[in-house]
Amino acid sequence: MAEPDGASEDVIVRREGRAGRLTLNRPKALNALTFDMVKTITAALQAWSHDTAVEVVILDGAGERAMCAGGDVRWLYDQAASGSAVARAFWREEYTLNSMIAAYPKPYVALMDGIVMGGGIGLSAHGRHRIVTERSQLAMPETTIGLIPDVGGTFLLSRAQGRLGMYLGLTGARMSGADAIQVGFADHYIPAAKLPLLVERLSAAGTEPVDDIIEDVAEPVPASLLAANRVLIDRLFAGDTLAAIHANLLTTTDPLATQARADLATRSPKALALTLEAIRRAKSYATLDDALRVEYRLCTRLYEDGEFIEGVRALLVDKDKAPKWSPPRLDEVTPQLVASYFAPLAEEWRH
Ligand code: QUE
Repeated sequence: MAEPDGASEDVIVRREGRAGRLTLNRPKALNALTFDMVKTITAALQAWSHDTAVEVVILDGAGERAMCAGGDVRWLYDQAASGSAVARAFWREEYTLNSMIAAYPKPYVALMDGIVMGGGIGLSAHGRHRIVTERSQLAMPETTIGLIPDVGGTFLLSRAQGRLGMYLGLTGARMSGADAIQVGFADHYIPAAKLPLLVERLSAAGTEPVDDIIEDVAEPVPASLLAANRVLIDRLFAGDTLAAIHANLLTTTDPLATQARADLATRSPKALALTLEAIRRAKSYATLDDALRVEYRLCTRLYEDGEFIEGVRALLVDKDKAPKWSPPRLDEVTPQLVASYFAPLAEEWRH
């Protein structure tokens, strides 16, 4: 359907020189990813993959606050009354896009400026070239809303050094750009003021390799707070159970431990137990798709059992910040319950 003149598009898709450019364009909603945006990006990437005029793809977001705050979870909440088929279709197509980005045959450059969380990580961190700035704030905060770190998050977190991925996935803690490079979610640090120069050089006609351009514009990575806390986090988040991690967190008055305890106390106990197990299992997966398949099982079940709906209600709809999790306590999340969420679905992702 043609848009009337001046109508805003949720993703601006255009070619500039040798670049295919994708700009997420819902700045008032922090560029949160809708089903339509997933479809638009997928179609553009498919077309550009065999368009010889496009030699590099550049993803960014409109506005200065966020590249992408996540999936459009408020919309997923609104769909719950009509069953889970729509939510499952959204996740299926979003994960298929994440997988396509990981295997994309041309240089794919994600400008992770401002807030990049959840679904925004999925559009960026699987790409070949991942740029952060002094404004970058990355996180996988899904346990806050009764979900697990999806869009390949369990795969990425399982490959972070030591126990950093477990810490980030369970608490949803925010990373700076430097932290994101430290844990393998990003590659290069470029001050936001230099991004227009980067885009201009990537788009310009010529044969200069994308790698060389990025390295030329990039600046030294600032110090990472996460790296400085690595030994502490490794000790605190060691342990195969949340009970063990909780016991570790009680052994110190370090502010990071105090904050982590406060964060974990508000998270869905069921989502925490599933996240711990999903990151543990993902370490042995050979491919991103293995993780996406399991994440799809967990998200589908957390949608159908009401946990995610309750989380979105409490955090983003009613904003009472008092979710009634089920079960309410960690010691009520049994190993049998956890195992049942990992079992294959009748309709698996990509089957
Ligand atoms: C945890 C999350 C999300 C979140 C808050 C959480 C998330 C997400 C949003 C969000 C933000 C702004 C919007 C919007 C959604 O918030 O994934 O529609 O305008 O997308 O605590 O995982």
